[in-house]
Amino acid sequence: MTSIAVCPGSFDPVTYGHLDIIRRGAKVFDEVYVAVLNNSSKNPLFSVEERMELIRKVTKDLPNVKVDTFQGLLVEYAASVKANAIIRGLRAVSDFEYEMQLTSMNRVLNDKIETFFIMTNNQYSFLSSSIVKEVARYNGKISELVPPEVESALMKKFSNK
Ligand code: COD
Repeated sequence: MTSIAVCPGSFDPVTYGHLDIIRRGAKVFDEVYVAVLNNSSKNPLFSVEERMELIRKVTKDLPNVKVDTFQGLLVEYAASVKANAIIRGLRAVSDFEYEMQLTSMNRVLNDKIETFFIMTNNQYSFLSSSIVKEVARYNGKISELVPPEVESALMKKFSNK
C-alpha cells in the first residue's frame, strides 16, 4: 500500500522549521502533500498562491513532495487525496494542547487517518512564521530562519530592498 501523508499548515511563509518537518516526513512516507490552508477569515501576509510558490521552490529537490491548497476540513481534504496520515511538527509543550485538540477532533471526524508528530530539530524549536515576519518587518537578520527565496520575498513585502 502506498503511504500518503498530508502536511497541513498556514505556511505564511514557509520557514526552515517547516522545511525540516517536510523533509523528514518525505523520507518516511511515499508521498507527502504539503497543503496550504486557504482561510478567508485570516489576514495572511502572503497570498495562497505566493505561499505555494515559495514551498514549491524550496522543495524542488524532493520528488515525492506535492504542493496543494485546501479549504474546509483537513480530514476531508486528506481523504480526497487518499492520504492515510497527517504529519504535524511539535516544538514545545505549548504546542501540545492545541495539537492534542486538533488530533482528537480529526480522529472523531475520520478515524482512518492517523496523525504523526515529528519533534522539531532543537535548532528550530523557537521558530515560527510570526517570529520571522516580526524580525523581517524591522529589517532584522533572517537568513538563518528561512531559505533565501523566502528571505527575498519577505524583503520585497516589507520593501527593505
Ligand atoms: N519546528 C517544527 N515544526 C514546526 C515549526 C518548527 N520550528 N514551525 C511550524 N511547525 C509545524 C507546526 O507545528 C505545524 O505542524 C506545521 O509546521 C504547520 O505550521 P503552521 O503554523 O504554518 O500551520 P498551523 O498550525 O496554523 O495549521 C493549522 C491547520 C491549517 C492544520 C488547521 O487550522 C486546520 O486543519 N484547519 C482546517 C480546518 C480543520 O479541519 N480543523 C480541524 C478540525 S476542527
